Amino acid sequence: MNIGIVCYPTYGGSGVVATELGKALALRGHKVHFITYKQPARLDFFTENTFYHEVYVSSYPLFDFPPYETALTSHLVDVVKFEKLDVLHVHYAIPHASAAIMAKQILASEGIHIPVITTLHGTDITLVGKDASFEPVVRYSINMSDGVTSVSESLKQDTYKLFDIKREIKVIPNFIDFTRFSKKNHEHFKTAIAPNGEKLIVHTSNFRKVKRIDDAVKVFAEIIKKIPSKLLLVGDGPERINIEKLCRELNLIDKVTFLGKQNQVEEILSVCDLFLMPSETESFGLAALEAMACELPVISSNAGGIPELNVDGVTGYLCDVGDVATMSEKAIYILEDTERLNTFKAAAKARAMDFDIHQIVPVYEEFYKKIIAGN
Ligand code: GMT
Repeated sequence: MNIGIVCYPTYGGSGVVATELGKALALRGHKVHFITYKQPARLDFFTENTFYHEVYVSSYPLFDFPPYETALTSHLVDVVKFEKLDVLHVHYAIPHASAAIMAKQILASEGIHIPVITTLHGTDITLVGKDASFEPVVRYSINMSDGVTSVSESLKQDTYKLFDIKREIKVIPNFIDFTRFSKKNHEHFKTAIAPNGEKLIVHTSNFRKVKRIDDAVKVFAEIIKKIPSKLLLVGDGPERINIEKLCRELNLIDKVTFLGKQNQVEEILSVCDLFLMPSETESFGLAALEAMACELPVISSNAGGIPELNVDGVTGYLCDVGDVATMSEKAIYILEDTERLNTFKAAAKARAMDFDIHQIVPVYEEFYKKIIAGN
């Protein structure tokens, strides 16, 4: 198939899923065209089957707000027409789904049919999309898509709850590539960070408020009362300054390391013992899946789609959002006994294997075929 993928070119979430999906499809012999404003962070190798089309937006002085959606739409029309795409797969509703629907209508006026598949990732529905300033456009774009997928059952239900959706939504969960995400031997790194055999606790995110990183820090403050350990914070974003302040206030600065944005997050996960995801909401929790693939148990909130991934009492624990006391108690319970910790680690990896890329990508492939066939 000749597939167009529209996504954010970012490090986390939807951008990663879209790019990894495209790369996997290219390896399976499809031609994959990425259409976005910057080279996707994970598009770090090229095959004869991957193509990248950069969208430029005019900076004419009249524009206080550069019209990216219009530029993207025009680019989609061009790529569909001249690369002869069979399907457009857009990740994240805003503004990708609406741009694709507009492109579809322009192409239809020229006698060209292009099926559009929209994948919902989370904040496009639960945080941003439901806002009155976006809702009618998001609703229309979802209803006009030829196929709609969501990354968890929870997100599917949220979408039906928050929008008047007439379409069937197919759940296709996120996936993990074990050739990249698996425990690697980096003992030298571990010894450098934890010279006295401290346990390593880790959190990775885009440092937005929704991640509740302050809860992760407070949980860590409880853990170190019982278990010598260190906290690694990977990623960057608007909350970082507040989290640094909190660490200073709690006197944790020599026990917490801010590693910033990292390309090889799997190397860090490989040396850690426990992952924290106390998010307010999370449609799936890809960062937790990456950690589990590297054999880390997860202490998480029970929000959104996380319970579809993290199995309470088996791969970690699910706690109410903001319940720092229970999160701390469960984290200590896992860490205080080496045999127990190893059992949780093995279970986390086993659960991650249910989301192996080799199982999930064929599901997308079949869905493309069905939608292209008009079913
Ligand atoms: O988590 C973020 O803030 C990034 C966001 C995105 O859209 O890029 O992630 C969402 O999509 C990911 C991939 O499907 C999911 O694993 C995340 O759970 C989801 N984030 C939220 O729902 C907050």
